Amino acid sequence: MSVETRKSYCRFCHAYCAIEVEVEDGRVRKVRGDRSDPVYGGYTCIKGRQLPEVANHPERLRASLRRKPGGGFEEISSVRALDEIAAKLREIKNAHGPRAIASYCGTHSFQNSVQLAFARAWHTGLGSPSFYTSVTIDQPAKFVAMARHGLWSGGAHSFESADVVLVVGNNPVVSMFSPYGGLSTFNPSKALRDAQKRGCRVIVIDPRRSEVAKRADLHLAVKPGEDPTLLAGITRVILSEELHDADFCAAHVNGLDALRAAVEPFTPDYVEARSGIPAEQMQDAARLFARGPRGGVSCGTGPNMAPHSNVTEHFVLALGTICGRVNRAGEPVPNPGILTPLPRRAQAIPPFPGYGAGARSRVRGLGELNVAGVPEMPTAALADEILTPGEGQVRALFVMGGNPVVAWPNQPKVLRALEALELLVCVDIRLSATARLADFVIAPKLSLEREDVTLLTDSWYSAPYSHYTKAVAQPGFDALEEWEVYWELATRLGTPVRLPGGEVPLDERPSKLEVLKLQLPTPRVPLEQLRAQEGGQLCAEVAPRVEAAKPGNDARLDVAPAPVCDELRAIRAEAFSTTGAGYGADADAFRYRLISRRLRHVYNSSGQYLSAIRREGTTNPAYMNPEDLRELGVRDGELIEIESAHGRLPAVAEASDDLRRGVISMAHAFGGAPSEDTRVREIGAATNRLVDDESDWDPVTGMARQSAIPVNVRRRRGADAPRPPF
Ligand SMILES: Nc1nc2c(c(=O)[nH]1)N[C@H]1C(S)=C(S)[C@@H](COP(=O)(O)OP(=O)(O)OC[C@H]3O[C@@H](n4cnc5c(=O)[nH]c(N)nc54)[C@H](O)[C@@H]3O)O[C@H]1N2
Ligand SMILES: Nc1nc2c(c(=O)[nH]1)N[C@H]1C(S)=C(S)[C@@H](COP(=O)(O)OP(=O)(O)OC[C@H]3O[C@@H](n4cnc5c(=O)[nH]c(N)nc54)[C@H](O)[C@@H]3O)O[C@H]1N2
Ligand code: SF4
Ligand SMILES: [Mo]
Repeated sequence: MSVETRKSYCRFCHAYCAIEVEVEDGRVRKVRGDRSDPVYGGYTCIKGRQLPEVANHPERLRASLRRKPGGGFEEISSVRALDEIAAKLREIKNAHGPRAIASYCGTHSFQNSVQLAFARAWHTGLGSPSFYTSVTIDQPAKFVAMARHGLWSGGAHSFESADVVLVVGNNPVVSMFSPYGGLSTFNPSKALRDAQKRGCRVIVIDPRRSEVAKRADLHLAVKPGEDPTLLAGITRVILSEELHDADFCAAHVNGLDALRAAVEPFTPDYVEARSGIPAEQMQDAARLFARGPRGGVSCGTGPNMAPHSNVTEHFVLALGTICGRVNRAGEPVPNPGILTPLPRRAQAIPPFPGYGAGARSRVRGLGELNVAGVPEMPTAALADEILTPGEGQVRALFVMGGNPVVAWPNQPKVLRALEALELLVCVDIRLSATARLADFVIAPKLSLEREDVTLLTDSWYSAPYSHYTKAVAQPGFDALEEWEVYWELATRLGTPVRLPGGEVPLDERPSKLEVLKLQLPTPRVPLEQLRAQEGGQLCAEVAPRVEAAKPGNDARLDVAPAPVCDELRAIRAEAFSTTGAGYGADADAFRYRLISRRLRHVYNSSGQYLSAIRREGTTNPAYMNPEDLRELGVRDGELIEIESAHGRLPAVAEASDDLRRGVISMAHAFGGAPSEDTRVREIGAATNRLVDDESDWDPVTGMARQSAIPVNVRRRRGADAPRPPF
């Protein structure tokens, strides 16, 4: 028996905490935080600490599976599975063309540092634009907003230097996610405490008194989906009181007068009536934010899943811009990026084409979205791409570390689509709700069994930090990495895989380091050097400063793009209700709004089966204001039925003072198909059954309304809470 302690990083979620792993004969025994790490300082959460159970769980797939003709699965070697999959792909490609072959890369694809680039390159080599990821059902509006507004090459102010942050529908204390100018993604709770100690003020906009709102200086409990109105009101206060950075705007910004005109109708009275935020509180927030002098704005999933997300994300960028919250020439670059260095200059990158070019969806007039330079098709339309006959119909789908049955909008349609496929291949560690429908399930290596580098977070660190880990454990059976599945298929189909540094060799399977070097050809520090050290490291020699603008550069940011001004006019023309708990024009038909949220102990559908996590709760409760529950005659813990215009869902009610009346807060990606509804207390329920992807979607991104969903609630028959056993 040999026990050793190895350093690595956790990839249960995207926060990549540095850990020490006790390994016995190649198997993971225990995980704890690495207290010597310069960024994480030993932080871990309940999810990461379960990595040993993830690896050793009886339900973990220890072989790849093939569906048997009569139903059920049988074990199959990965070589045989890939031969059969390749044969089917060849047949589909020859009969219907390459577009019929699609991939959906879910959240776990982001945790393998080469998977996304490899999958995209495989699709390009195959000639198929049918490349989808979870980004387009997450926060695609961010990329639309950047394309319309442009970006500041020198980057936004870091959280560490901020005097104020505005946090819009984002709860980093739980989610470990706070992009561009928000809180820290790494040990955010401590980062928040440190920031507040040095005087940083925090403003939170959220219908729920979220974990971060509880610690904020100012919490604006906005009505769900009314962020565009509230942010327009805040912008109006800043501009009308001349609190903006006029010099920065004169030098670098287009559209200031047009923005003034566009927000003019969002008077404090109007904003109060519509968003539920008292005029004075809104004005306080605007003044506090504008005072700065340094600071940032972050926006999370809530407002991105609500209507008019492109407008909300535009304000997130525009508020920073009009207040001049950017790094100037000579300032240190707070997040230089070790693996993907970008030139940083004190100048604007003007608006750029981010959508509307490239492949078109066959449904709803949608098309590719440029996600950080990579074209992707909109996931919200993928079920229809499978179900709609005709040229380009998707017939084969790879689901790579994702769970469409519970994560995509319109669950009944998703189920029909997955069943209609000629070939469904899942790469998953277990038989998820989706993998159970697959023709083949490929057993992957787990994170600690893989070599990886912190690529996803490379430009999120506010220090020149990187962590390259070798594999610290072994699966001990026939398992592949996600990208290796594509590599194997490329060799069988003879299709090239080109990465930025050159073509991937197809004669012999390259090592992970070789693939990383092709993918990241110009790192600031050679990958071999990063690989040579165990644990995360600060690269002190990397200390770039923002360079002066290129002489003659006259690029400008646009704070009032025409589509945003048009959409603001349309928002201002919408009807809304000012009475009771109801919101919006349909307040009489639907009394409640169901909003999205994350739970600390799970990662979407990942982890729900683990023993320590199940002790935290097995369902995704429907959190509601106690007054609302009283009015409905529902007691804490009883079953309710939630109904939207689109579908019905059972749920377990839980009283919460953190919610304003008329709001239900519920996590997604729980439960299974409708046939499993009776197990709602044990496995939860999939909120996506309530989501309508056909009449309520964004015309640019295709995002369905996954938050601020109009619903009604009633007590479910036979709904009594289980009696305590005494
Ligand atoms: N209504 C509603 N819908 C939503 C959202 C919402 O808030 N409300 N949120 C949206 C968002 S932000 C997202 S990102 C998507 C999430 O959408 P998905 O990514 O499709 O869903 P997950 O549940 O994260 O799926 C992760 C899968 O990866 C598997 N997995 C875990 N570890 C590994 C591994 O090591 N290797 C491999 N290959 N697989 C592994 C898990 O078993 C699980 O099946 O859902 C979106 N849908
Ligand atoms: N523990 C844990 N961590 C996770 C995940 C998880 O499932 N569990 N999921 C991961 C994923 S895939 C992602 S994308 C990130 C997301 O990270 P975040 O965006 O921070 O996600 P949430 O924690 O759901 O925070 C969103 C907030 O938006 C609020 N909200 C809902 N609707 C509205 C609205 O209309 N307006 C406003 N202003 N607020 C609204 C909710 O109340 C909630 O507090 O988290 C990641 N991290
Ligand atoms: S926050 Fe938790 S799950 Fe995420 S990387 Fe850190 S320990 Fe792992
Ligand atoms: Mo996400």
